[in-house]
Amino acid sequence: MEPQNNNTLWWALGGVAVAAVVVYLFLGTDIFKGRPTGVETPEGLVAATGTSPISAAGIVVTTGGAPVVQNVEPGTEGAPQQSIPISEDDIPVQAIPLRVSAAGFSPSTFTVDAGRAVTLALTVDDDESHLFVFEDPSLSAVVSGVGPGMTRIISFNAPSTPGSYAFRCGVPGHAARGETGVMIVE
Ligand SMILES: [Cu+2]
Repeated sequence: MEPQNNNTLWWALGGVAVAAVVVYLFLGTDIFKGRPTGVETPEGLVAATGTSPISAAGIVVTTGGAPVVQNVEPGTEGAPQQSIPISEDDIPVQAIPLRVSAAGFSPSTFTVDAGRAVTLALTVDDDESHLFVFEDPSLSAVVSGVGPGMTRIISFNAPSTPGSYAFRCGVPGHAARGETGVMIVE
């Protein structure tokens, strides 16, 4: 190759590299992952429509801005709210994807940071309905009910006490056939 052609090649490569950096800086990484992060509201980031917001401090709050209460009846005011059914394409990047079917949860174990907001994306892989619940009474309000082929999001606050927190499917008979798992809080 002529030296002059070499120079042209390097300039072209350099141009492509600069363009890639500009796209990365101005559009962020999400464009590469092709997934949303949610919607900013005055109270914080809502991972998917209907889900409780995550404040700037990284805590899941109510639409009134108070920290969610996690040992109450699911769905009540103050409890973490689950999203409307969403497409799997709309699972936000920060969510932990969890699939459930008669075969169990996949993955059946996931790890989170103590006291920090957690966003779960629960997808049903079969033609049944499933109900994500924790065993620990301190997390009784963290419940996500998902129908056949459906995906829902729920944001909640990980316990501040590290340890293993068991979860299961709350539909009668489902835990007994293996729909169980453990959230590890570090
Ligand atoms: Cu189930």
